Amino acid sequence: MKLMNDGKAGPAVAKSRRRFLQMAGVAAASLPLGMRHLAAANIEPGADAVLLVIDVQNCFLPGGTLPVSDGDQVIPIINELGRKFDNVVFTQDWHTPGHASFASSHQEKQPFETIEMPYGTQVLWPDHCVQGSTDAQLADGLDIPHAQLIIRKGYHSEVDSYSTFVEADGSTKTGLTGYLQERGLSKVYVCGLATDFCVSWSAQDAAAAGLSVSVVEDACRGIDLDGSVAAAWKAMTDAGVARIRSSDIV
Ligand code: VGL
Ligand code: ZN
Repeated sequence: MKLMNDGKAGPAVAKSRRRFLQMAGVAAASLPLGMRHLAAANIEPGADAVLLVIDVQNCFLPGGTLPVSDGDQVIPIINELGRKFDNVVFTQDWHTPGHASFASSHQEKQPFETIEMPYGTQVLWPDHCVQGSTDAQLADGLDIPHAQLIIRKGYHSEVDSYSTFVEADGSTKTGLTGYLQERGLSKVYVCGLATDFCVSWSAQDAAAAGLSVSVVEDACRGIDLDGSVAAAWKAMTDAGVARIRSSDIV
């Protein structure tokens, strides 16, 4: 096989290799990680599929209060993905002022330290995504006018909610499971910010709710505290979540 100078297969080569792999019945997920880009899965989102766009808000973009490195780079990829789905749901981190997940709400605590809460260990964050603020608004660059729902989370002042299904107490529901069920949306494609927190927790909860779940890795970016991105991918994969790329969706 001819390789281009950077060692990656050129588009035509990649395409024929993809066809070969399809004919050979090789699923992208069965390939070693470094080779997955060679085999696209050709997923066509149908009426039962929903693109779940997690927390693409000013606070998580460069210049925001809790910026995720390169967080803005997911926006064009997500816009492109959005055009391939009839059903799109946005989520919005939506904290009360003085929220319990903010370091500033606890004496002598700094952002990124942890604290024990009644529901378990909580990472403490800079003040972010306060209800009604510009910081909490969805990113201006998002261009998916046919999106149908914005689900807000983290609005109970004493409980955080990385997951867009169940709050961190493990029991309080946001209502999203019921919404998806009533609309017959059983295939969830997750993207957005941050891979290791809200994306990961949401994907795992969606899998626990019996939904088919894929995370679009190049449409996500992580915060990465002490290897938390790698740990999140392991937890998601162990929960049965598929790891795909935007090029897998046609
Ligand atoms: C998130 C930390 C705190 C996220 C939200 O969207 O991943 N992370 N609040
Ligand atoms: Zn938050």
